[in-house]
Amino acid sequence: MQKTILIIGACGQIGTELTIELRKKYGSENVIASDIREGGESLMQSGPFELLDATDYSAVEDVVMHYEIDEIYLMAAMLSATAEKFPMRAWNLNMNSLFHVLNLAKEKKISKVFWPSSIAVFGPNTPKEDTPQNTIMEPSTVYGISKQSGERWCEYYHKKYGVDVRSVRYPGLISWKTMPGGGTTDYAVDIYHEALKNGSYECFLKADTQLPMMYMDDAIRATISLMEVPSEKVKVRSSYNLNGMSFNPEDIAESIKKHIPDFSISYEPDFRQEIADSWPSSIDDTPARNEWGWQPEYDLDQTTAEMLGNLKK
Ligand code: AKB
Repeated sequence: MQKTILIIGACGQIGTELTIELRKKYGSENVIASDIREGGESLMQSGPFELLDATDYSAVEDVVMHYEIDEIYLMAAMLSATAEKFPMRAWNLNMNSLFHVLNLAKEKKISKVFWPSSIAVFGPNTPKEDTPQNTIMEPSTVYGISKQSGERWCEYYHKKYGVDVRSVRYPGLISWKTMPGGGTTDYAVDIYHEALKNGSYECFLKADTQLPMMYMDDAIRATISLMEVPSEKVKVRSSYNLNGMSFNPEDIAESIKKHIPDFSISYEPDFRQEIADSWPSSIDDTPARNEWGWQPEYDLDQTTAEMLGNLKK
């Protein structure tokens, strides 16, 4: 069936690759990219683009009405490390943009919403290993608080107003097309760039800080699959746990050394260590696997080969 999709935050790390993939699938003219700033050439030239502030309800509504949008992927957000520096700005962006999109769906101006949550919804009192779908959630970061609140609102809008909203809790995402910005897991992208440029990396997390991570191709596949399954299969309307792999900075350095034997890593933990320490080290994603068939494909060594191979080109 023909549909029109709006991606808000299309120039970010996930938005860029999501836009490219959705344009391949649904046709460039049917996928409207939007962001508060302009993005890379491949994104700007491959289909319609709108400059759009996600916190401006009328502006979002205008774009929705103009293009007769059916589905919105709301990818605009302030991530964990930046949000600690600008708590009120983070809350404003992360929450108001979500309300705007949920309200458009409540008013039947759009029919489906994707909104990303994060492993940041978990906190220091959450079981760290194989963190289950339903468990203690006491996030200790501004970003985590906004994502947990967002999850509650998504479920509320689904139950009260029948809004078809779908979500996954992304782990740290590793990609080579667009740099991440302002996250705690960003080291796992920076390290590949620095390995190729300088042969060394100074890591802002300790050597044994194990976190859940995922290669971007898996994340995009998960996102689009969840959006495509029939509504009755989507039992979780807050957000699904999603597992890819788990590793620490020492593991990724060892994986890089298989390609660059002289590579060296040093450790200079900063304020992001406390954020990372509050998050799970691995994730149990049984409901995502059972309900809509989620299965990751990339492990750490495959990710390293993809990252170094593509960044070298
Ligand atoms: C961050 O580090 O803030 C993000 C996330 C885990 O949601 N990558």
